[in-house]
Amino acid sequence: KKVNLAIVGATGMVGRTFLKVLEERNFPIDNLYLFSSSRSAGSKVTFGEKEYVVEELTENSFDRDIQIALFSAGGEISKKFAPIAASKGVVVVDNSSYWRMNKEIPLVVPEVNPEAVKDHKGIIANPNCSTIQAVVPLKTLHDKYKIKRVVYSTYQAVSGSGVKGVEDLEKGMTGNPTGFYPHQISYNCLPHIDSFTENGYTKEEIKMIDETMKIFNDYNLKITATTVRVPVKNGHSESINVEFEKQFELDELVESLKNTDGVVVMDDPKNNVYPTAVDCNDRDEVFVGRIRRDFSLDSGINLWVVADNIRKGAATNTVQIAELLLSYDLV
Ligand code: 2RA
Repeated sequence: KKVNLAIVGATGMVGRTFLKVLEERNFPIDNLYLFSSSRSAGSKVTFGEKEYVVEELTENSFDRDIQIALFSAGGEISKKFAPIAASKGVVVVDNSSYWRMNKEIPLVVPEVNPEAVKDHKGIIANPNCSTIQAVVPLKTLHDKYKIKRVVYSTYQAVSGSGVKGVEDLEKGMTGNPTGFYPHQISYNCLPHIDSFTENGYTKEEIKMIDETMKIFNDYNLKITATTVRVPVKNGHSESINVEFEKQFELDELVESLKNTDGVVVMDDPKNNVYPTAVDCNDRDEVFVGRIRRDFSLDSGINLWVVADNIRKGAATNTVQIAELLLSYDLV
């Protein structure tokens, strides 16, 4: 069954990766419609053997036969246009943060809570990249050992900020920072992603905490987070400390991660084997290493988790949600 699919934000970093992933996965598209801001409207994009002209997004853009729309154009565009698309019968998969914590809106990672898509009312939210790569391995451990507490420490690539973040790092490396980040990002680490809130946490830290609870549908989880921007071009790395209710055997825990859909275990420290952002670039899996017991806890583990934040963290997860819509016959 082929569908008519729209992409909103088609010329951005994630938008362009949507196209790459859709093509790689042979997503069954009949007609494709590409939308952007007026700034990029008119540009040409090749998909498959055809060339497409990007149209300016307007309130009438969805007055045509479209079944699915993938959005990655910022919260304000999603706030205004996702409901318009949904009102025309389009199922929207939104990569922005705007709708994620809305009770009516499913927040989905296909390897973790695929069934949640069945509750959609027209809009489905794609979680934050740093949340997605964490919950894929944690789901297996939560099911087996019941998570009590999680401590997230992230080391996030500048591609998470889009082209402006990459530019500030690359130009900063040659002594010409653009001033996009509040401090020099080259040769530096900034404990500041998104904006600070009243309680001293950044919105990025609050996203990881709130989104993890929603995805697991478990609001008893104790979670804290520190999210840091690092001078890495692409790929987020995370140190995750987990405390369990139940005891575990380390070998069995590692085996359960190896058997988890979407997870690749890279863990042989004696031979310097552990995941790094460079190794995981352009991949869709979540890579886990440095798996070791936290001896300061009755039952705890430390993990090092790495994934491509533009692919599994955004574009691929969104396309996988669209695939779920097809497999569940929801479009
Ligand atoms: C970042 N997770 O890394 C945020 C949004 N992509 O900047």
